[in-house]
Amino acid sequence: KRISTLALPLAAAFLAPLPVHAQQAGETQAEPGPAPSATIYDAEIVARYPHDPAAFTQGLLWHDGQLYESTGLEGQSQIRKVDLATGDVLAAQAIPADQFGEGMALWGDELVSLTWMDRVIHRWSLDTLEPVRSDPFPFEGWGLTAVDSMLVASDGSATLRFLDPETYAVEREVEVTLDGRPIARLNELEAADGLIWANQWYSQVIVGIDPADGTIRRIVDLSPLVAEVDAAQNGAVRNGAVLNGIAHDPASGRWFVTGKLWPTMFEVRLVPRE
Ligand code: DDQ
Ligand code: CA
Repeated sequence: KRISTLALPLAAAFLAPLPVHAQQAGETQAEPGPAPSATIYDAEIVARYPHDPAAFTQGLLWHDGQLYESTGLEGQSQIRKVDLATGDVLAAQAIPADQFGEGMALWGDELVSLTWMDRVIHRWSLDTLEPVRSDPFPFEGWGLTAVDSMLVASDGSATLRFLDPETYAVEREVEVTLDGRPIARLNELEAADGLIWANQWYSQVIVGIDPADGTIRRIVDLSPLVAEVDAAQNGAVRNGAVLNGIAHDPASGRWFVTGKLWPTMFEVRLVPRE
């Protein structure tokens, strides 16, 4: 069987076994298959900015010249306005201390944020970050973004749910697949260029998903960034400190990526691999 050497690191990233505590029944290391049908991209590093190494990044977005971040861990979860150049927190609101903050999206002049297993969804003023309202939410919360007139949420499975942005009613669902195979553990989300871009928990790639049918059309290899951060920390990767966080500025076309507890925010350019 002919195996593309270019596909190998990506396949390895996709199929890397989860840490034992998170391993799902029946999930085993598969043989590397043929190159995936999606287009492979490399992330060319344009700039590096400081990122709060205490921020357990769960949501990241750029709006109108400003970076916003939501963070997780119980007792440390916040909604933040962050200065890109310095990494300084310009403003912050605490998520209730018994809750685990997750992904965040912009809707109108409000930020909407998920919680992991607390079954509550919050809204915050974009301007002041003051809390606006909180509502019950029946799903596990991982990533959140806004596409057209709907919110899109991940829950750690291969399913994306399209939600009414006011009532959070589920309007439709898609299963995310690569070559027909469901791709689970979808985490932080970002809508850009007609696709939904997703981190995959504990992998070193970002995938670009067709919102119409869930097909993965693009795979961005971020393994060099992960390697750089790991090396800077002498390989002492802290618990849960994985690649997470994607922000796109539609005005400039800039992309920002980081990770949970990472000291660096990377600005990258997505370059199709030859
Ligand atoms: N989720 O964000 C992927 C949904 C859950 C992440 C849970 C990670 C727990 C790590 C705990 C580290 C404690 C130091
Ligand atoms: Ca995002």
